[in-house]
Amino acid sequence: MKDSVVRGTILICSLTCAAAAAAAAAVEATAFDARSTSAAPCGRGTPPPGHTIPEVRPSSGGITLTVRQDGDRLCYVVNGIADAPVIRARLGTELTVKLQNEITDPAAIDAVSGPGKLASPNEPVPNSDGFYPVMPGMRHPATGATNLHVHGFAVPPIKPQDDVLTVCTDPASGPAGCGQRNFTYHYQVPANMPEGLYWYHPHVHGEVQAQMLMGLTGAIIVEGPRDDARRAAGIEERVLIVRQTPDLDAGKTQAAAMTAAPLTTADVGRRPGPRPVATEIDTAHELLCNRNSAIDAITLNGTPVPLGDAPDSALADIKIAAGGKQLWRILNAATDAFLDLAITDASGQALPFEVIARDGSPLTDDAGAILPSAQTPQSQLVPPSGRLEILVEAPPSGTKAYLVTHAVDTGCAGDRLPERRLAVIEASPATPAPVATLTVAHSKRPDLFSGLLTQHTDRERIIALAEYPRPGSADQIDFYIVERRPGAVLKPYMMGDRPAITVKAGTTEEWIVENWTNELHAFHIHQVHFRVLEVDGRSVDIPPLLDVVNVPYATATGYHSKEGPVRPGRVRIKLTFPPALAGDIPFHCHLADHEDNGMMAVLRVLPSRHGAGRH
Ligand SMILES: [Cu+2]
Repeated sequence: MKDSVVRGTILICSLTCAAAAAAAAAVEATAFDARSTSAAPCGRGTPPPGHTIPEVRPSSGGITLTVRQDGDRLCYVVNGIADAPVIRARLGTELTVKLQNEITDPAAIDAVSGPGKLASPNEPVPNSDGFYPVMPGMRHPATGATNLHVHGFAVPPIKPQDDVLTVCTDPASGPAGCGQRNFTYHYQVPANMPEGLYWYHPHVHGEVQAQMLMGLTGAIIVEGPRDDARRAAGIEERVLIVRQTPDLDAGKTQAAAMTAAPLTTADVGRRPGPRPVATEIDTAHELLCNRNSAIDAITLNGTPVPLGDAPDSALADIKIAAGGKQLWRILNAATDAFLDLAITDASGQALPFEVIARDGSPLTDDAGAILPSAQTPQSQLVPPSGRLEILVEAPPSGTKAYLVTHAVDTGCAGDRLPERRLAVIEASPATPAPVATLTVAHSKRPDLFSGLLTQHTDRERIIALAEYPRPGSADQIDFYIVERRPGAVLKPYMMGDRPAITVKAGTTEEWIVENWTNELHAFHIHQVHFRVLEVDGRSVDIPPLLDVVNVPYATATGYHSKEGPVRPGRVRIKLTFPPALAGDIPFHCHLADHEDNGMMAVLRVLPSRHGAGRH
């Protein structure tokens, strides 16, 4: 619905942008009011461009996040305001959040959930000798249960901390098997967790995408000494949250998009006698090019982002004191939209900015020393759930600059992501505060993941991503993440499934994540950050410390290629599992639809028996 409003704007704008501005003004006429009332549980209207999200700094008593519903909207309400606040927490302290579920209509969540209304399992993918068997999946009906994941937090996956596998809360409409209407999380934020931008969202498997699209996402800033130093130096900051709203993808049938081989239920390729052990991924039945994929509808701090050459009046107008700079903390809370962020001048020329952190982790070397400041005009790819923290300078007085997201090639089966302007930037005449030297901000400060690159690698694994469409009356795509080992089986994740991988606490591993599909995926693992060593076989000069990484799509190489007909996209990551984070750790694609429909698994980290890991 919102998508068609945006499309209308492009058409008008191609005739005259003045008309679009008038349309934008008309939209603003529904005054924005974030107060949650019984008549308007999630407030009224959409915020005007340039909206600043409220912030809370919970005291030791914590805060209550109440999940409320108004038709096809869900919202986090804090202190009567339905505008998911930026939560500020401090390294080395406890963050207490009581989650209260007041969802009234799970059917509305179901309507926003992915395509298909399966009453019986999907047709099987034909199994051939040598290929891992593929188990069909079932769609999970939405229940209205919700819970809270603190994305990126290096806290244990055990209640009352970041346990998304056993903790949930029942909706007001009736029990959903959680046994409670609220739950109080007590997160012990480690003193040596990387400081920066994190975020919160629900993680009830099967309805993550719908609940996020309907409004359940928010930012968390974990502050430490480097923030103190920046604040002392007079650097102002802004939090910019990109969210995704339901568009033509939601609830649509995939029939037109699917071009898989015709199904036979016969066991294609089976010959008499013992079958060879499966060692290969079936690429013949992967989802092919998707002619129908919609353009993802996104918002910035709650305001819809127009397509095309939107007038400046439709954009957030960000002022930076002339000669000064600001810290921008940018969260990609979209369910599947990738961003490719850059600053440009009015003619589209790239302007330099300084990247200081990614995924809540300041750009440091393996010893914890801040990397030399890198002014770059290069655009920065931010996958769904990724964060980018940048220092932006004021443009010269009298000129305008823009925050843009460039078009992203998500592969021929991915959603279309055209270039869009997100905000206009101007210098304000105010005199900036004198900028002190950022000595603390630049000092060496090892964190929980420092020294990772020098640790011995105990084991290497290959983790494969695959997706198969299932033609039929209730079309559906099943998504898979599987460790490749002889005899492996591809099975969509279902709640309660056994851990796919078990390791001892204190071990260090390298994982090659392979993408066998025709679209980008975003690999994420809870609890730990990892360093990215290689992308498509090329080593990365300075391996970044991330909690989500883009995995390039597969490329066709031809049947006579020595690599086989398809070359998967690949990233190699190095990760370690500290004893303090032992427990059942989910890993999954952060395109929420993919996660909901099976591209998720669990890693069990066994506590070290003698309390002696390598950490
Ligand atoms: Cu994915």
